[in-house]
Amino acid sequence: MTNRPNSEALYKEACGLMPGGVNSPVRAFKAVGGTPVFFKRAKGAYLFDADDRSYVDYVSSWGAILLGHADDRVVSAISAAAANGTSFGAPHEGEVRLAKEIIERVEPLERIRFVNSGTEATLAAIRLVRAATGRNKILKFEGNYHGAVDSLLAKAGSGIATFGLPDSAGVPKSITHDTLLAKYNDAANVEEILNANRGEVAAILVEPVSGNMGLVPPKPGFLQALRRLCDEHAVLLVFDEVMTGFRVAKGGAAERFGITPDLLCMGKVIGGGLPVGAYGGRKDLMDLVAPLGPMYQAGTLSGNPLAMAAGYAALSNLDQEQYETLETLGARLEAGLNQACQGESIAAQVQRVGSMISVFFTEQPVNDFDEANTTNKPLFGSVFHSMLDKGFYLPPSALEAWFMTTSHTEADIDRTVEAFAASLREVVA
Ligand code: KE4
Repeated sequence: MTNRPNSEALYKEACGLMPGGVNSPVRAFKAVGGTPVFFKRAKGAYLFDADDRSYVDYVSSWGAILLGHADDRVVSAISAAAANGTSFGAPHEGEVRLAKEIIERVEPLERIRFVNSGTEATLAAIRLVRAATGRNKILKFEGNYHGAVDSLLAKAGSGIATFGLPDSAGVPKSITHDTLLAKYNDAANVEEILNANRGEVAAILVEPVSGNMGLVPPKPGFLQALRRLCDEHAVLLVFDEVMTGFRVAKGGAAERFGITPDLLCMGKVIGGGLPVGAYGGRKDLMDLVAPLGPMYQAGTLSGNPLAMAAGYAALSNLDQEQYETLETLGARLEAGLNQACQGESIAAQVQRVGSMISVFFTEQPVNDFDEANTTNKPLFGSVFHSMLDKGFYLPPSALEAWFMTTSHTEADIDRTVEAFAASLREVVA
């Protein structure tokens, strides 16, 4: 492993100041080992670390960066907004402009509320579905992550009738009691759980494309089955598009798969790299949100002028041509990674939707969390570090999605594939 003295020193100092030296656990490299790299600059598809090494970036701030880092249009929009004040705590035109841009893109959206993170968006969405239905239970999927929300930090108990168990210290059983866990891509299991909890489920919350157990696409018909089951059981359907929104299509997964959810949770891309989340959907549901209705949700920095300006600068520069570019780059990387694994006779599943991709070192396609966990995590860790030393920054976990931006080039993709093949040769030698 290449040493990075400045990252090492910064990490040592950070560990004396912040838990694990990081402000979000996945950044700490626990899943791959070694010392996290500290970055100081990014531009386009590239990151530059504290030791002045450069990397082709496949984390892209976990999907928040879509146009490429430090896009001139986004940076100037932020600078202009900052010159007029960083926060008013009052309504301003930037909120109207971004809300309009988003609602025009996403057909199921009639109303939207901005918050400051994906976690806040899903937290508000589950409060809203409970307010709307008078029911308490939420059905989610094993392997789906919806932010650090107490009731959603739940793991499956045994059997279909039992309820979620806390998946984090500090979360009381009473809080996850109303969280039901189903198997992703298994509509029969969902139906079974709905029947076992008839009349008690407020909503199904789903990542329409799973990015938090590695990239697991919905099987053909799965999302359609969720829509049908929700209609049959008078249950609301909530798409968590914090990752997929505005990335897998101009109108997100709802557009790509032709499904109309009742509510959507958004984040990442809509902030252009600044802290923004949002939830929205049917007007009759959103009219329940204060100050219009009885469901309370608030935030000092919600609709922040800089974040609104950054989000608008990002989204308004993402047209159909850009989405075609993302599709072409994704397909090129998928083909190259497959070729590299086959060339080195390594059993692997390369799974992709648009510009989100994962490599699972396992024999069979991965359709759910149990299957995702059959991937050879130690092998991924070795490949991760070999790629890092070659100047390619993959997500530091086998169970995360890789993200491309419109700034990635075919040459970047080809170099990545070449390095990946070399890394496979090295680590299996
Ligand atoms: P944030 O609160 O981190 O903005 O969003 C939470 C969230 C909600 N829903 C989905 C589908 C998400 O993917 C996320 C956050 N994604 C992770 C990546 N696995 C963020 C990385 C991190 O936790 O540092």
